[in-house]
Amino acid sequence: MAGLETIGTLVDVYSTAKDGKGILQNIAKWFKTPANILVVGSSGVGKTQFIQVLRNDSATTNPLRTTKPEKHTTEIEKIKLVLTDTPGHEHYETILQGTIAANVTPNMIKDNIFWEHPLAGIINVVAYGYPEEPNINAKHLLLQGSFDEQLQKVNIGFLERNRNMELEHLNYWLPTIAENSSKVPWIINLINKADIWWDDENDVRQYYDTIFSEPFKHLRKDIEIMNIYFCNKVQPYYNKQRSSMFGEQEKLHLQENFKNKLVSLLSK
Ligand SMILES: Nc1nc2c(ncn2[C@@H]2O[C@H](COP(=O)(O)OP(=O)(O)OP(=O)(O)O)[C@@H](O)[C@H]2O)c(=O)[nH]1
Ligand SMILES: [Mg+2]
Repeated sequence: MAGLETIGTLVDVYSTAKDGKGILQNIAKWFKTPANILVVGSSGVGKTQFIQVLRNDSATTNPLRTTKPEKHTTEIEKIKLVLTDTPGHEHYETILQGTIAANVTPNMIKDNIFWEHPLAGIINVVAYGYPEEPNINAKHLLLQGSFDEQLQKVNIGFLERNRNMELEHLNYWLPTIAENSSKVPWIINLINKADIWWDDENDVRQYYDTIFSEPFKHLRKDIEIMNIYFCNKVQPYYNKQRSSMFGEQEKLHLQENFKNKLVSLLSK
């Protein structure tokens, strides 16, 4: 059966190539070891859902909180990917640190998982502080005053605190990467939940270009670090669509843009 599958895939590789060079490139990609990508970021930023989107799984259900590393395989333009989802909640800090260490030291057995491939890169998901669900205080506040007034109040301390958690989360993995920086070709800061912050794009860009970029300055200069906007799904926030300028089309556009960037990084 495995033989038939192999022939099937090779036929597929052949038929998607438009010219001779394309055929060779596709075959080369097919034989290459999978690109091992680590997906990190604080709890609720959308890591698990992001992996679902890349695997073309349904992004309509809300994933459960991740409590241990989980590997998922997929393919983008014939490039095989192994995406390792990690737990973002601080409760699982030790597990996350073990996963990071195992990935920068491949061929080591850790937690019964054999980490066989060197790291292709790291995707650090952030969401400008937007949480996985409104907290109790926020819900309570929304019972009084107009929606916008209350949302404003909620946003001040609440989003700032969540943004600080995104920054603190860097402490769990960035020092290990700094010590092993020759093993990490690139880091993408994937700025997710664009459907929520789209109207504040200038603030978002400035924040990730300045305050959030500080801790990355200690890394080797030739690690490529990119900030890329993303959206897993367009979803009302506190029962309200956040931006009239952002819909399904914009979401698909950001997803396409990200995939193109990833393919170009992995084809180097
Ligand atoms: N509005 C909006 N919500 C999103 C988006 N991506 C994810 N979410 C929601 O955010 C919540 C958390 O998503 P997860 O993928 O579970 O988050 P996680 O980073 O894996 O969290 P942990 O497993 O705790 O580390 C879910 O309810 C998602 O539906 C997005 O692009 N826009
Ligand atoms: Mg998760």
